[in-house]
Amino acid sequence: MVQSAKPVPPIWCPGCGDFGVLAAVKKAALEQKVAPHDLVLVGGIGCSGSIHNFLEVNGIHALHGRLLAQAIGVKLANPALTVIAAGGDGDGYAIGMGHFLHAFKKNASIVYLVMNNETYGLTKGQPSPTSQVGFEGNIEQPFDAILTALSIPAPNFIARTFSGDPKTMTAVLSEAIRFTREGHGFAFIEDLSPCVTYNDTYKLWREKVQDLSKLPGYDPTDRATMFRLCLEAQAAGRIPIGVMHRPAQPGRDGLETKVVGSGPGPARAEMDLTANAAAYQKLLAALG
Ligand SMILES: Cc1ncc(C[n+]2csc(CCOP(=O)(O)OP(=O)(O)O)c2C)c(N)n1
Ligand code: SF4
Ligand SMILES: [Mg+2]
Repeated sequence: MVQSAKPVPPIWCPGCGDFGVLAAVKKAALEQKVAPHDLVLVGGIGCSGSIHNFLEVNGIHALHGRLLAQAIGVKLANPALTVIAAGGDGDGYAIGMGHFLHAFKKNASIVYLVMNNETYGLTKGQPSPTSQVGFEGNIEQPFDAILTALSIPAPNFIARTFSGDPKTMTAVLSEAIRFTREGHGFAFIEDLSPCVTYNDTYKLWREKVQDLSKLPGYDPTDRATMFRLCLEAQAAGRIPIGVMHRPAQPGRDGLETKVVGSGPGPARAEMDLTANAAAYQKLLAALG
């Protein structure tokens, strides 16, 4: 159910990277002049997924790993809304992995913000799909969401940010919100958001992040270039951040335009019986 509720103070541990994301959401929404009643935040399950409780906007606490289905549903029901799905790396890349991959090809005009702390914070620090080898006994290679996103040939906006750099985070989120409000399609941002209690990576990530936009040859309209720059940064022991894909000629490519067209969407459809009587009679006649 969608409801407008009074925000409560964040329940996160002091210093949690998710505070940076909360601040960025507020600033970016203000920058893009999104009215609070037009913004819907769909939270996943996890520490990160409680973000919608801390802002006075419409919020849904989705099922674990199913926030994208619910966020896309909101957008198709009422394309005029600005929709941000926000959750963790466990929520999005473990139980939610199937929905995550399909969201790129569906290309609904929503923002998906993953707060990646390389652990399951809420359930007290178990390894997640992005955990490094050796973290809490993890023996699996970490999953890379940006390389995966770049491999799906859809006109999406793709970026990675760092909670330790709130200015860039806000600028990128602001661009992502604008991208979706203009109906261009899916905007994915993975924010590196340290869990100071179970996996405090602030110092390490501050040393390792590398803003690809500062490199010669940086071209986020060209997937092959960005794939190569990411791999090279990783081979040099760095973590690539920045806008990774931005369509050269963004069109009105969002799923909602293909499904709903230019109309208001089912949530705001005319339900008046008189106005719909002719269509109703036609339907009855067709049923025999
Ligand atoms: C169906 C289901 N399976 C498992 C859980 C237990 N659970 C709650 S949160 C969570 C993972 C949280 O990790 P992440 O999405 O990375 O969020 P974080 O707390 O790190 O922000 C899990 C496995 C659950 N609530 N529901
Ligand atoms: S446990 Fe980790 S992810 Fe959860 S609120 Fe605390 S610092 Fe943040
Ligand atoms: Mg996590």
